[in-house]
Amino acid sequence: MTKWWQKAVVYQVYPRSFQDSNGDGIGDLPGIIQRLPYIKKLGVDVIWLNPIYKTSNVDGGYDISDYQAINPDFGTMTDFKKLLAQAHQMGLKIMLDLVVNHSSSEHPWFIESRQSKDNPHRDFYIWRDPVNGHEPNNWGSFFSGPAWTYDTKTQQYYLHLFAKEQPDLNWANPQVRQAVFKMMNWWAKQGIDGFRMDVISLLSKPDGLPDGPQAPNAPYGDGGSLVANGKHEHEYLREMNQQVLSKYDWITVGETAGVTIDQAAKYANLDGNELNMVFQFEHMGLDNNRDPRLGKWSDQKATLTALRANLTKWQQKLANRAWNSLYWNNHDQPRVVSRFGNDSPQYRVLSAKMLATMLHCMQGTPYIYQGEELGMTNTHFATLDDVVDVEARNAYHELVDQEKIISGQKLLRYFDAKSRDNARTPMQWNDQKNAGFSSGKPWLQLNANYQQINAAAALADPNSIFYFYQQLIKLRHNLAVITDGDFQLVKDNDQDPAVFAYTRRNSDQQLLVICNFTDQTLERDYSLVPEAKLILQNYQGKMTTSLRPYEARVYLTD
Ligand code: ISL
Ligand code: CA
Repeated sequence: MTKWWQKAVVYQVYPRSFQDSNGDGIGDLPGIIQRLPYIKKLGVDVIWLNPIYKTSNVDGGYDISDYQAINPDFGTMTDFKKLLAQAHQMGLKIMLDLVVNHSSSEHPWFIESRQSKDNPHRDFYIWRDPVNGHEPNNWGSFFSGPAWTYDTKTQQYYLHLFAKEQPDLNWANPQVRQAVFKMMNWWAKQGIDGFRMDVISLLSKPDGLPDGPQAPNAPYGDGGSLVANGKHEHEYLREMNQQVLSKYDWITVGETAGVTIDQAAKYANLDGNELNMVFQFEHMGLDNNRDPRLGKWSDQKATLTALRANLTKWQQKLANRAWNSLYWNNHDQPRVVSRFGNDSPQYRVLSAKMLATMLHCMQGTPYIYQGEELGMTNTHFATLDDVVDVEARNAYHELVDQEKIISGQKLLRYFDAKSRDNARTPMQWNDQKNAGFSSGKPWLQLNANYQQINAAAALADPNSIFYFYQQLIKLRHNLAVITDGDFQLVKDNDQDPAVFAYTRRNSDQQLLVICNFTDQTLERDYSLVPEAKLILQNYQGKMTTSLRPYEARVYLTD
């Protein structure tokens, strides 16, 4: 039986960058309330809010110092309750971000923990003695530098897979798990509709914390690959499911870096004893640098052949076992139209619609990141001063200043392609001052193109990307085959370097989806049956037999 969240579409809001209501340059909860009609108009079912909790804001709110308090930059608990009530009234659900692999170093648990080795909160975190005067193992942090920081007070190191202000919680300690579950049940009482779970695949650390594999000339080893999907991971999630999730009709999605198909089939198994679905990252790594020391930092383009092979694998291998989530974008990823499409004025709109078509006709729950429905593009970082994000700034420090692996100019060009700030530039509402985001100076520089690309322009243009997404969402709500149909590539399409063509089929309907990923006009013959109706296309006017640049078509046979 189809679950409600299998037919739902989620809209992701990054509160800091969505809408400022009081002129301090920071988006906030009253701002989101103002914009609920806009989100409703798009037609989505659920809003996922990035962290809204009290934070030192070292990592965009992913360093939480109080899980049950609202970040004062964003408003108050009263504002949150108002947002929740108004959203519910409009038929929109609200999903919050759950960040419990780590807390902020300013969380009272950590402040206690670092006081003494016998503090009752000591084992809430992961402390180890130095080994030969050094870190306990070779792990590097995901945000550069070592994954360990020495604390002089108790002369031990604590583990942080992310920034040093984000100490990892010790999930092996049952008290930690109980505290987290209690907090989750408290949010349930407030009436929320689910959680997106941050790096949830990293909870269970390997016994003995052994060194990770280390690339030649790399400063640190890779602990992430040892930590991901650890020994007790599923035990912890099943416990969470029993104590919290099973009690509510929620939507839950685990952010699971390093997840394989077989692992995903456990996290998101259809029995429902863990999570509803996961975010997998394989298609987000296809344009990584060939030099492992540079990782994501590159201006490589993924080939269509690699992208298609990957997405096809996830469609087919998870079918009838677990549930996919579908996304091109989030607050950690560059803008899809710049990354997999073509953001030139000539092709931006066409290619954004094509990419949307390809993703939204697949099986899974689609996620739309704010501004994606406008075709917002990557931005430009002229100097390091323009870069705010901790991941990019730390990478610059390590790769340019310390290790001298790459020049500053070159890395800035890679930031243009991949920095997380690309996703975080303020939402472009109109062509007025600060794009209608704020009456004050925005916390992060606007993208220079807001006068052309903005919501007001999109809403005034019946052929805009916005209305195209609206149509795709309606299609999903109305056509069962998008939720329950099987997925097949069109014959020989796996070899096609330029076109992605697939079918979705259930017992009474068939969809044929054809997407040209290039700026060329192409000849293809998909032997359409005469009954096939063209139900969606991204060009207006007369059909041609050839496929035009970035053309997308959806045919239905029933
Ligand atoms: O951003 C990434 C790639 O550039 C990822 O490696 C990312 O750090 C990883 O997917 C985990 O992301 C999540 O946890 C981080 C936080 O910074 C991200 O914003 C969040 O989505 C630590 O909490
Ligand atoms: Ca504000």
